[in-house]
Amino acid sequence: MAMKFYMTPGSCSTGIHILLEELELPFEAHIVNLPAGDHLKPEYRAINPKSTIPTLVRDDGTPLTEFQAIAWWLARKYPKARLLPGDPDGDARVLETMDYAVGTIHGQGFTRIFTTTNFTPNQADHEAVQARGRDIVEKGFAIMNDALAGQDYVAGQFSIADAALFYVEFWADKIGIGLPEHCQAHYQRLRARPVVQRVLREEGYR
Ligand SMILES: N[C@@H](CCC(=O)N[C@@H](CS)C(=O)NCC(=O)O)C(=O)O
Repeated sequence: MAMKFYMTPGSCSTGIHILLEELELPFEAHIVNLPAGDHLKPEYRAINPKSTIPTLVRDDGTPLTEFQAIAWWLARKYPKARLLPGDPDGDARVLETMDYAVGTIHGQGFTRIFTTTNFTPNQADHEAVQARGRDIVEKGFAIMNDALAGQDYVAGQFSIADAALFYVEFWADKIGIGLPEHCQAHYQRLRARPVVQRVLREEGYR
């Protein structure tokens, strides 16, 4: 049975989509329409009760949720692709960056910008919540910028952390948040990868 990948074009699942295609794995893509509330429907909640995407239903039928867990599992399950450095220092650096991109830049920053009503029901507070989100995102990229100085990828060669960093860089690009020098170079380096270009095309972007 092929794996089933539950995704929404242009969302954080794009990072996992890139990893699946880098690994050249067969999978069925299932589009979850977030604006239409597909993620809240009983059919999807039966697969992922958290109602989040991405979800990867593995070939044994078991679902895996959370970006970092899915990325880690893919890298460990298919080690030949070397999506993790494989030494304690390199692997720790990958986890550190992936957690910061997903947990902080996305989870604390971009969510305040994209899903402001989850933070305050009061329309009058929206601008302040979004400004706080932008501050968190900009601080996050400043930190990533220092970490990327003098290197092409987060930890030597392309890893699961680069896919996580890529999707938040992509969001910054889409909503006009300027990326600092090394993040911009990293973003363009990822965009030049044939797999990334194919994934973006498949998700409806150029
Ligand atoms: N911690 C989760 C967060 C995933 C997440 O927030 N996904 C967003 C789309 S980028 C989502 O599913 N939003 C719908 C919701 O939370 O209701 C992960 O790492 O997978």
